[in-house]
Amino acid sequence: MHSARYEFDGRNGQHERIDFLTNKEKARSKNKTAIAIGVLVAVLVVAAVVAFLIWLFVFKENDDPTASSRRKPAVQLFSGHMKLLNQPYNQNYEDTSSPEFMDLAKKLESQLENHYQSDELLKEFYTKSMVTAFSEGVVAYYWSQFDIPVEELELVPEFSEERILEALEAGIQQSRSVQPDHIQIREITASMTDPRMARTPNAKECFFTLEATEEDQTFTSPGFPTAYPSRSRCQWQIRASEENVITVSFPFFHIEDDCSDDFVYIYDSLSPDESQAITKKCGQRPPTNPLEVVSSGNIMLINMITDGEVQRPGFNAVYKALPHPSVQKCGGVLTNAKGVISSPQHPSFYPPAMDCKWTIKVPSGQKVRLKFTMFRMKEPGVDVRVCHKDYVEALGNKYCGELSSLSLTSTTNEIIVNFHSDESFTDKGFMAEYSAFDPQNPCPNEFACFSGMCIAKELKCDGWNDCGDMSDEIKCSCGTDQFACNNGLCKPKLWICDRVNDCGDNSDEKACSCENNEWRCRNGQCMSQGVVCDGKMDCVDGSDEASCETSPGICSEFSFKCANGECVNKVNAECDRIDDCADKSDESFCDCGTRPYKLNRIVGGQNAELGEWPWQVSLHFQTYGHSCGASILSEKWLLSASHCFVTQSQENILPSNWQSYSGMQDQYKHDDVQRRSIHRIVPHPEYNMMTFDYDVALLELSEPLEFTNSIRPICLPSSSHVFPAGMSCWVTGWGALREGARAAQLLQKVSVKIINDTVCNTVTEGQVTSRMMCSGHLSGGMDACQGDSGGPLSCFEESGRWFQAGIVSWGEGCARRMKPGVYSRVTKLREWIKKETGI
Ligand code: 4AZ
Repeated sequence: MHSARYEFDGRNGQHERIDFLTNKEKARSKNKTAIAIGVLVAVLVVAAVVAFLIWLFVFKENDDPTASSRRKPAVQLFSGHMKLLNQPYNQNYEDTSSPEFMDLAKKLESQLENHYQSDELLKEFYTKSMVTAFSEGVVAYYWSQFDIPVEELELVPEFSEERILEALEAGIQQSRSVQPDHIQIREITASMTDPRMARTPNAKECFFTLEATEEDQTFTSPGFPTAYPSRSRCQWQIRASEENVITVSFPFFHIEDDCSDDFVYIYDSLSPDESQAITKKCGQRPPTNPLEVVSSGNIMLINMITDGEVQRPGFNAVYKALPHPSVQKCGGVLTNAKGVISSPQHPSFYPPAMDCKWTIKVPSGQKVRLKFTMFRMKEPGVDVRVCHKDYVEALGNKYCGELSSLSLTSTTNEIIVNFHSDESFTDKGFMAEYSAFDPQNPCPNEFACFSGMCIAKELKCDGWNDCGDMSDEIKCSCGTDQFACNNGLCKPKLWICDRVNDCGDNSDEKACSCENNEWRCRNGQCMSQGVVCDGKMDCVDGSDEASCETSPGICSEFSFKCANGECVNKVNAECDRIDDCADKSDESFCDCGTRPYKLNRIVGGQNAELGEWPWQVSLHFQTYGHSCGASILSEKWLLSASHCFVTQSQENILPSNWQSYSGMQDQYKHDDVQRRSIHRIVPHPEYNMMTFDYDVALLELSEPLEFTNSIRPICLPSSSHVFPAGMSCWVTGWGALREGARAAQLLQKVSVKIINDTVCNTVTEGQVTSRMMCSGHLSGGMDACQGDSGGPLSCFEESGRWFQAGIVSWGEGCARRMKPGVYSRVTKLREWIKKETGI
């Protein structure tokens, strides 16, 4: 408003001047020309001034987000604790409404105010201090608030923790000498705190003081289990008697996914002091991976902040006191030939401020192997190369962060493992198995990797990096069926010229049918390099334009077709969270392929966790129990394999003989599992019982599924989607654990690699059609098996979604060397699925 009025004033001024000059003109007609020039110059000058003012007050203001009209005053909040010296502890201090609490709190608050007087800046912007709790010791917890008005915002960076502490310490020193009747303060801390965390004790709303005992007690977030309100500021102060620590577990935890909106912050203190934070959490956790934290002493603070638009159910929590020594005891001397060590309280979060030392000693002449089966010690702002906060130390190295594999081998018959956690931020910690071994024969009947790991002998020199450190792939004398890469590695000859750089130095792809400077189309045609992404379709199959940023107007079998007929020549454009089609059809129907639960990433182990593969379905036939797998495409449709239904027996094609179970992990546990009968079985009309070609079937459910955290659909790839050879995907199911064995009780997962079509065709002796693809390991060992049929081959795309690349179909035996699993190729069956289901 203000700037618009200024604009008018300027124009008025302009008119006044012109009138004024016109009067002059009448009086001095001789100087007409000079006056005319003068007028022109004046008009130009005034116009320039007006334009500048308009720019300054209208446009510049809008450009600048820090323009004063848009800025808000800043609140700087610091919280911490202090020790009170000449103050005996009184139990009534724990009751924030007691006269004792209020009296002491008031005294301290006024002392804090005085201390800030020594600093001109702090003094000017100081608003208030609040003592929020006391604990034995005597320790007082407080926060101090400074409000900085908009005009002084540039001063905000001067409000640092150091400045606050300096002022407080100077004030404390001074008052010690001048006012000896003051409460004597020692060891004061101050850390910058989110102002939303500040609570006034005795606030009526959402402020709780809890007493932990040996018995389990519970509390919940407000509105649980329906939904927590937006803009909640909740605080739970928990205490236990001396010599105890507090554990809190959250059997149910579902807060919004974005931690910047809604979160739960847990402290090893009674003030929201970041330097004593145990953890900050949001999102949703499955019952198999609950959040469980432990304090280092007899106090804990839990804060919940909700500011997001979306409201979730919240949490329920169980808390209790544990005797101090039971937690603090960790480490020791271990002399067994094998055993397990873990961080304190594992799988709960380990407590802050702890040190443990394990000495693992085996008979002389032997050595120790230590294999971590789980390792998670993540902290914000920690450089994992230095691990300056929490760590595990062994053999002179420190480890922290999240590790997917870690194996250590001692140099003598003894290994020392140190665990350290500092005052802030804890995590799930680690678990490790140790075993003694004979250095002369470290891996009986197996191959010993440099890392100390043992792997099956057959995996040595098979072209795959099984050890993880390549030690199984060096010093190989290549067999007759192997190709010697220039860098000394051996790879199966089948991999030569398969368009995958298997050697790592590309030597397996060099001497192929095209010249060095030529481009090989996917159909094998050779073209000059210039044809790639030149906007023209040069290869007959269009593959030269298939992976370009833009190739407008080109439509090939590799293009993604938008609903409006437009073609997008970008690899895997669908559901990648980027609008590629003008009609956005590439991003519609994309509520798929995500798993809501925050999962534990446990190293090794093939048992799937609940909610890890929420699209996996178990199909039970008559009274035989689990017989085939399937995947969820929508509330009403499942995808499976035709060969489960189209057999010699007419029984299999009858929908009433089948039941589907979604949300299942354990075949014997049916909590939260949704059972649905099958309304209709739609096998592919071209399914061939002899060749297994078109091995796909759709199942329409009698009743729709209700999507939950453990029941959700997988994304279907478009027919142009590329799953490149070498990509690691997962096959899941309750199939046999070995050839000829019984079905598994717990859902299993196996990581398999997409195998190049030429190789696939060779190893299956030409039995694969274009509706099939191979995936597995040519070295054997990991594969789908009987009972996995119909289940999904799930591949994770960079866009953050899981896509179904294949349907478990057939294979020669299970996990045999050079006999990978064969899957129905979903991209080739995509149009038929769309036609039958509309999905
Ligand atoms: C089966 O019989 C079966 N190794 C499924 C997959 C494989 C083999 C057999 C792949 O259902």
